[in-house]
Amino acid sequence: MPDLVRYDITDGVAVITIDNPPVNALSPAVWTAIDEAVARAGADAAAQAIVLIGAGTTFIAGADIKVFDTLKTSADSMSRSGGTHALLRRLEDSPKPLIAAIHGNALGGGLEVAQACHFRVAVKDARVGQPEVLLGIIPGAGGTQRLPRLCGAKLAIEMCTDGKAVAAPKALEAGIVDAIVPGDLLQGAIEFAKSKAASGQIRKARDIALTADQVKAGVDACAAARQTLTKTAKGAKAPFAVVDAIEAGLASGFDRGSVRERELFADCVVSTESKALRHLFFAEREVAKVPGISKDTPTKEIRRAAVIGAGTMGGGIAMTYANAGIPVLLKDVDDAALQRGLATIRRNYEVTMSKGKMTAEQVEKTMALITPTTTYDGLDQVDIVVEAVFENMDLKKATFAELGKVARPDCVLASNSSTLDIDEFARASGRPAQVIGHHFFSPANVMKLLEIVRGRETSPEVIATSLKLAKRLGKVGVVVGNCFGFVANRMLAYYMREAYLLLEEGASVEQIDRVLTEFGLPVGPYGMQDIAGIDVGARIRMYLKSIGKTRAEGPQSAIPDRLFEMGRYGQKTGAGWYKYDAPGSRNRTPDPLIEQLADEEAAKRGITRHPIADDEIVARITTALANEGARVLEEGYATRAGDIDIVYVYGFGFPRHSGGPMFYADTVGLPTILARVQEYRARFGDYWEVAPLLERLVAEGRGFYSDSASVGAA
Ligand code: T1G
Repeated sequence: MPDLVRYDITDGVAVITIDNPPVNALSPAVWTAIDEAVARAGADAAAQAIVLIGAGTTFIAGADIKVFDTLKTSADSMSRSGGTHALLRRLEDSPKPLIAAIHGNALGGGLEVAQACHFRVAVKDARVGQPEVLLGIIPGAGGTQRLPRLCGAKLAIEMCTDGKAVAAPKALEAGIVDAIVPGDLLQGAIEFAKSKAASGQIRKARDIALTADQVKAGVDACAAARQTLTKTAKGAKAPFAVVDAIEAGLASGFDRGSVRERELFADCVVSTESKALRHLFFAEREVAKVPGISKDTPTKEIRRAAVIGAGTMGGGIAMTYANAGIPVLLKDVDDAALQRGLATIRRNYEVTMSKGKMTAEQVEKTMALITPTTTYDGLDQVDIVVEAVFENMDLKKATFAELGKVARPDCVLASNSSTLDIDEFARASGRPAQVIGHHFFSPANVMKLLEIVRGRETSPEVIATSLKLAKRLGKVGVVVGNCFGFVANRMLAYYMREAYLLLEEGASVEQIDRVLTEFGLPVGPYGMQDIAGIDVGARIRMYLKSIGKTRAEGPQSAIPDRLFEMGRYGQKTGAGWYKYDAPGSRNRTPDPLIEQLADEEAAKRGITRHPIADDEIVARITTALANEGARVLEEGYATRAGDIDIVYVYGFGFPRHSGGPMFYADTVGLPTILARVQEYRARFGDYWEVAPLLERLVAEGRGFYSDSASVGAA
């Protein structure tokens, strides 16, 4: 077992190197080893000062997140954190100058260890942060007490509530870091340490006294932060807890503030919110591990790209490539269509510029990477083509047949289809190994998810290339199987079926959207359809009808097709499920016409519309998602339940603090989910069919993730 912490004397300085790859996470053994090494240095006559440094690419990226699952109760956490706080005091009480030498990341517990050191030096591209709220917890090792004393309450609150890392130069300016080391970090840190030893300087963050004005300003900043969080926290609790901990320290001093921090941390770490966010942290890393694809699978370098179709999706995809610095050809059938597409792209960049996120020069530079064309010339020079034409099988097959002729043999041929059979495109292209689905989510230049659909003959190289490319495009790539609607839209069909039926049974469009946005979704099903376009869904339904299929078993509401026939496509036509001030406007008002349509369709199905409880809406929708998710899993179209959660969190904004539809189902408890499916089957019809996997897991007393039937269960 390699040493987790190494101890050396260099030039009269004790150098303590933390070596716990890949990110030097603070497992209990690492904590103990640091404690022992600093104590050893304190007693070592050969050491006049101490430097703490990380091996590999980074300082310490925080506590080992996996350890938190061992904390079953707040009491467990309180007893554990007492030891941690005492350990950090011992570091701070080192009789010799203790310097943290930071490269890569000093995050969470890593930055808290550094704050307990007397001084911090860093290389200029290092980053420091307290990202704990992103895991549904708060800094639990003194960060809510020491950081405000080092950089002031305002920045400390900002760092601890948004969880974003700060670059070293800004940290220097703010007083978190004491020096930027220009050359070799270790050498620079040793020199710095010796200078502190020579001057006998020791500085304990916990002893930094705050003036009455600083305390007042800090308490005011806490009040202001709470106000902001009521709008931005979207139901998350940890950001509020971190403000409480900081305020406690400001108002009652370091020691009592530390106790308050430990109490708040203890409540957070056992919360479902934190379990959900920790689950997503690891799930997001697991998605990259795809059966049959290893780190050694060769990948193709993507230097140039092409997008076929300059519509809403095609334009967004071209922007995504240009934003990543990849030159992209944008093809459409004629110049008019191209100019419309380019105008939308330019408008989008101008909005970004107006928010101060891009300069005019950057806009021009990025736009210059997008080359419009109406021919296939030049497509033999690109490494990937993304087809984003209308969601019509014949049109897509014709496009792939053409690509099979003009593109280079090693070119990746990707389709942005959101539902259609990738293997049909592959056959049409004549080179199935190169064909893959790259399903972007609208707006493609914003949404982080890339659903990567492997066809029957897609090569491992093309899949590995797609995963690597997804990261480069700033996307989270999830590899799924090629069934109708893949994972995202296949499950969405059940979500929408229930949304339509709940409307016909008596709920209103506004109620359903309100309940689901209160649940944490960014927009409800009806608002989402009005943004995406009712016509898009209608055309897919028409295609399905032509091949004798429906998207989800059970009664199909006629209302969306009636809206389509009326030309009500949503925001773009000024009316859809809601009325809008004008075509393209986002200002919506309820439209009594929808209630009238619901009354008519309900009457046709012999239903008496009645009030529907908010809970019923959440239960029906989330149960439909979980049940269909179980089917997707057992049929092998998703590798893990976690992949489904990542698809929904990044594709549809499913609330992170719920962990995604599968994790949420575990939180509710699979026995309850099963009972609901059985109840709905009895109430509504046989189209509610229990997924065999769901039945089996309940019978075995397991969840989708846990060996116990519900995440909440101890
Ligand atoms: N604990 C356990 N495993 C971790 C980890 C951690 N803190 N950080 C990373 N890993 C694993 C990760 O799962 C992956 O594993 C591998 O390391 C590489 O990570 C007391 C309570 C540092 C920016 O929130 O943000 O401290 O998949 O793929 O893209 O108050 O990792 O290879 O098996 O992400 O280069 C606070 C979490 C903890 C930072 C590097 N710290 N980490 O990104 O690599 S709570 C964090 C990151 C805490 C204290 C509190 C990123 C990174 P595998 P990776 P990367």
